[in-house]
Amino acid sequence: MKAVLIVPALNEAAVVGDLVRRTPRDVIAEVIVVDNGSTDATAAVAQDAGARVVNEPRRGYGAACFAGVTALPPDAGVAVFLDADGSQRPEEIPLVLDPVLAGRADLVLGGRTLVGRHPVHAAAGTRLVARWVAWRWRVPITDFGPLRAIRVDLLRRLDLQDRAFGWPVEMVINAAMLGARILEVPVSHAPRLAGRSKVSGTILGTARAGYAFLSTALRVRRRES
Ligand SMILES: Nc1nc2c(ncn2[C@@H]2O[C@H](COP(=O)(O)OP(=O)(O)OP(=O)(O)O)[C@@H](O)[C@H]2O)c(=O)[nH]1
Ligand SMILES: [Mg+2]
Repeated sequence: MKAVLIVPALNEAAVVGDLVRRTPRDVIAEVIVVDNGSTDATAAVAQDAGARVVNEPRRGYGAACFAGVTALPPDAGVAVFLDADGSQRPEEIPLVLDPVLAGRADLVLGGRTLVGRHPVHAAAGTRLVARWVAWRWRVPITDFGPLRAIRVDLLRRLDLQDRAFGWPVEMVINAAMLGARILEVPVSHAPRLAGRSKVSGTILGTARAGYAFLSTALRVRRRES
């Protein structure tokens, strides 16, 4: 099955080139970097490193990821997502990809060890929402890790609506509701390698993401009942 990597990127010129070059090309057939309206050289740097660059001027984490899905080649069997800031290691892509390729799972999430490596308020919020989703929809997750692999046929059936930070949460819940096999594997996590934090490093960013996580989960629950 052909695996394609999707990297949402907003002003990540300092790291995204290195990330694309480090991507294991024996398992990843194509790297799509979605430039989400960057004002720096993100697009040029990514292209020079060997990625296909897709432009999505509408801001939002989900909007960027969705544009990547729209740009997938028709023969892509698995989509892998990785943030552009270097917090997750491209070398660890096989950890989430292999169980999908082996037919053991439909969606594999890279669970992060956040303690000591992520601001306390952000880590606690993520854990809390993950715990509730795990309990409510019976999925074995502790985190909404940005490094993840999903079968493309499943992804297209999910009909994801969120275009902001609820996207990763909605993906898990909708997949669970369709009876998908969901797995979490541990991956490493580090502070972003360079560039400016837009989410967890700022109080406003964290509040926004926390609100998006929770409101998405509640919205899905309402739709379900
Ligand atoms: N915040 C934000 N990130 C976006 C957007 N579009 C794409 N991204 C990318 O999404 C990824 C996640 O954003 P980050 O700012 O790293 O968020 P975070 O991981 O919670 O926080 P830090 O790593 O502490 O900065 C990065 O690769 C961004 O470049 C957007 O509209 N907003
Ligand atoms: Mg980050």
